[in-house]
Amino acid sequence: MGGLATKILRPGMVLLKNFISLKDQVEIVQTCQKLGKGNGGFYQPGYGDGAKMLLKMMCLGKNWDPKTGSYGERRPVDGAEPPPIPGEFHMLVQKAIQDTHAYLLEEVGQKNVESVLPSMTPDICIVNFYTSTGRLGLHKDKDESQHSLNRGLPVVSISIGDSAEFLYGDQMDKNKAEKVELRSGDVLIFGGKSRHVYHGVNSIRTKSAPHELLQETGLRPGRLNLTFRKY
Ligand code: AKG
Repeated sequence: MGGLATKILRPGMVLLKNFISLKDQVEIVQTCQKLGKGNGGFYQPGYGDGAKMLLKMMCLGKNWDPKTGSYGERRPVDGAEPPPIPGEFHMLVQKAIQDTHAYLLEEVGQKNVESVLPSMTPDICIVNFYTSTGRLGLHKDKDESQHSLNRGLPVVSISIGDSAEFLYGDQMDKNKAEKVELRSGDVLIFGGKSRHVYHGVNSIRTKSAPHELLQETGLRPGRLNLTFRKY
């Protein structure tokens, strides 16, 4: 399992290991299962060239359309309006950023934490579900507003279920990318100087999810990832 730990991967990119308790992970899965079955729930999106993404997706708060790379209030595929972001999710994101600020201030001696990692109140959460063969190629998150991107407002990413081999780097080249394992309960934040980092999911480690999580939720084999952003 491993304990709580904070790792700075690069300026503005911080990994909070084991940040989310098992109880909260169970609640997040149950909330996503419920929302995922309703209007605006999980679907398999495609890119503009017609290729299907190797994951299932649902958006909360706003819609992000992978076909056009644009944000909207409804999703073009079926006109559904995304469900709102639940209050508990907002609280988790806020705590992750606050705890990171406290770490930067107290452990790193960084006086101006807002310049390293600006605060962010999300208005969209993209929920991805990867099965064991799921992947996501290296890309930058660049479809948010110029205001959000220019200010380096962070992306906050929560991992639940099976672990992922996550890649990140300055180029869109897998061979030059750094690797980090994201486990169930980890939170990754990238903002400030790292807001434009290339990142992606290389593979999913099968059977690596916590047993209790699977028992309590009946989560299918795979990985749930929630990324919060401000459009
Ligand atoms: C994205 O939503 O842009 C991601 O890169 C998701 C990354 C992940 O699943 O950890």
